[in-house]
Amino acid sequence: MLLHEILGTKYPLMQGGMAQIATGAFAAAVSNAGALGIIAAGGKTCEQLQAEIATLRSLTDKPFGVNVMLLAPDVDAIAALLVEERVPVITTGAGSPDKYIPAWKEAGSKVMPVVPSVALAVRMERYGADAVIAEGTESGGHVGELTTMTLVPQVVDAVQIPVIAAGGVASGRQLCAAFALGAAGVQIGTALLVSEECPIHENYKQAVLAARDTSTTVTGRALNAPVRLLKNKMTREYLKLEQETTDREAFEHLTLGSLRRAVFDGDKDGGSLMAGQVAGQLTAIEPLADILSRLMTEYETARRGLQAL
Ligand code: TUI
Repeated sequence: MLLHEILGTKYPLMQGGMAQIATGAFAAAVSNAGALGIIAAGGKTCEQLQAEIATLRSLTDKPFGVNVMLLAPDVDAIAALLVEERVPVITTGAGSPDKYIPAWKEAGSKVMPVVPSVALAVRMERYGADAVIAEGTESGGHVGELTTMTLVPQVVDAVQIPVIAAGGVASGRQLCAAFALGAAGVQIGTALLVSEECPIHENYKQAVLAARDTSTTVTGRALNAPVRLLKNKMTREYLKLEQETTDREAFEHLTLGSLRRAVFDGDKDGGSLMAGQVAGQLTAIEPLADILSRLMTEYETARRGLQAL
């Protein structure tokens, strides 16, 4: 079963979580453009998240989701709020949502955890997940070790539930490749950063457009908190510090609020400009509807090209 049949969306595409970026208004715009829009709970209080869900519901009657960042300090309260709100889809990131799954399922939500490994995918299936999102290290933000090319087929072979591919997809050729690997659909993040509707600072969008294939790096490996983002002054200092110390406080001093500085202040030097390796492919700021429909037409072209082989 393909993702649009599971979700009731126009396209077999869903939006990535994107903490501090994916507001109710943005997620509603994604849902209205034909993919599954997702509100990022990461960095929000329960009250703020509830307000974002209300905003989304006022802007669309299409299905949507909420992404739960499992490292957040108030994750128990966020998880409980989602039971109350009865959101159609819940995705999770940066951890294992085992203990929340029964209550979410009971509330009628479809639960789709992001997994970086076969082991976690198998565990999520056992706990009752409706699908898993197999996210390769090409992605922006918090990342695992395996690539999309190696992770997706291994997860597909290990579970019966649908597998959504994430990481490294920003064109129809890559979408076609994800289907070839056995995915039921694809999660898109970085390609949506350069949409007209994306509420990040203009400097952040321009930095993504200026990126080349080698413009991202991964910080935080030493702390077991790897994050992919665009190289800048902050990442250079961070990686230098990683050679010298594993003192958590030194890093926290450097990264504290740095995602907010990128998203809201457009701080190109000191901000965390989270982005995936596809950043080098992106060349223009466009409406969401155009980005998504082009992906699908490119996909059809790629598929027909393969049939001619
Ligand atoms: O969650 C993400 N990407 C994110 S979260 C985020 S917010 C943030 N802000 C500041 C610093 C750090 C993060 C930005 N980007 N992607 C989903 C994802 N989850 N990728 C990898 C994983 C993952 C890793 C380990 C999921 C589960 C996991 O399990 C370990 C375990 O408990 O077995």
